[in-house]
This record gives sequence, structure tokens and C-alpha cells, in this order.
Amino acid sequence: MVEVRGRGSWKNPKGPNSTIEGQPNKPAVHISYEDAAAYAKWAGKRLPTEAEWEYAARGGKEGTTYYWGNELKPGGKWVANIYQGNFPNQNAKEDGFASAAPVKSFPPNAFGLYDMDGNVWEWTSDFYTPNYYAQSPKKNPKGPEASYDPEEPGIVKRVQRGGSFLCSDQYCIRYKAGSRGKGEVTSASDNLGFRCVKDGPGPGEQANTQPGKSENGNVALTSGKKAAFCVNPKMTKAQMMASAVGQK
Ligand SMILES: [Ca+2]
Repeated sequence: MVEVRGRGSWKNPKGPNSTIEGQPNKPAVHISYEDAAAYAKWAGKRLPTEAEWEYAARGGKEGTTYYWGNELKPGGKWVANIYQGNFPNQNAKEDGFASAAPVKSFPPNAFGLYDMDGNVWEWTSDFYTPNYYAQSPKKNPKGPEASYDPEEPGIVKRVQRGGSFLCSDQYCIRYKAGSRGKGEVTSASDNLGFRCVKDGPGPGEQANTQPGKSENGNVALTSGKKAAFCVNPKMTKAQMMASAVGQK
């Protein structure tokens, strides 16, 4: 990652001479918040709030160490793409992947959502502040009105969630439930992507599809939630390429 910083793009993730050909199912990366939000709007969707993301990641679980449960390796198996070994020089890739894995390489959660944890970080729509949730609205909080990072005041940042293939127990451990990241809105990296949500019918509103499904097949969070997350985890390189040529 380090050697291509500042030169990669979603079409050239490892530098100007690299390509995404042959790897359409890997998550699209090197995309800033502004570009991710613009893509979501173009697609008739939006980025999730941090609270929506958290709800989706839990998949109905409460208070577990990891979103998938309390054991790092349930049944002795890795269930998310993170970093094993001596960080950052000795990637043991016990989970099978040294960098981003194709989407759906690991089991979905109880909501049918893939890769909420690990693989690549995901932008959310919330502005970043360190303590918003100490006093946030209890119902459907949408983030603070503006960002404030005491470490870099004046830099506009949004919240990132989920951790990535670079998260290690020797480093950020951001695959733990509740972990948060942050990023300046024009920044991008090869371990950062996004996923979209689409508003659906709320409680008491008539659904035009079968319960639990939105019109495009996404799984609704619950009958009481409006946002529906894409079952297809994270925007893939193939989807981004289709967008680039004007297709949905
Ligand atoms: Ca890995």
C-alpha cells in the first residue's frame, strides 16, 4: 500500500500501470468520501449513517466482542479478512488473503450482509467527532452537524467503519465491534471502500415487495428500519466499471 500512496485510483489500484481487469469482484477502493457519496447519489442510493452501519454490522447481536461473536476464530476458522502475523512486515495471511479479498469470501451475518467486518474500511455519512455518541439522539442518530477532530482541527472528516485487511491485534484491532475510523473527505486508500443503502418503506408504510426485501432485492435492516443495505457487499470494481460507462 505504501508505495502507491497518492498515485492509485479505483481503476489503477496499485499505481498508474496497474489494472482491475480480472478481479471484478474485489471491492472498489481508492475512492474518497466525496466520490463515494456522488456515486451513491447517481445510483439513486446514499451512504449509510454510522448508526445504520452499526445496526447492520451487529446483525441482531448485542454486546459481543466482535460483530460475529465473542471468539476471534469461531470453530477455529477466520471469518473476516484481517491481518495475521507480525505487523506490518510478516503477513501470515492465515485467512487466505494478503490484501483485499473478493466480496463474499467469508460468511454473511444474520442479516445476510457480507464483509461488514474486515476486508476494506467503509465510508459512512456521519461527520467525525470523537464523542458524538455520548449525547446523541437515541433514535436514528445521523451524526453531528460538523466534524471536529482534536488531533487535526479544521480538517473535515467523515467516519469510517469496519476495519480492513490491515487491521491486526498488534496494531489497530479495528475489527472489534464498535471500533471507529476517520478520514479527510478527499482522502482515499487501497483499504478503504464503501457500500450504499437505499431507503425503503418504514413502519406502517405499505411495502411494494415481500417483507424483508427492498425493491432491488436488498435485505431490509428490520421492519422498523428504513434503510436497506446491499446484500452485495461493498461496491465492487465491476460495479464501478459499469458506472463509468453509464450503466447501472
Ligand atoms: Ca488477511
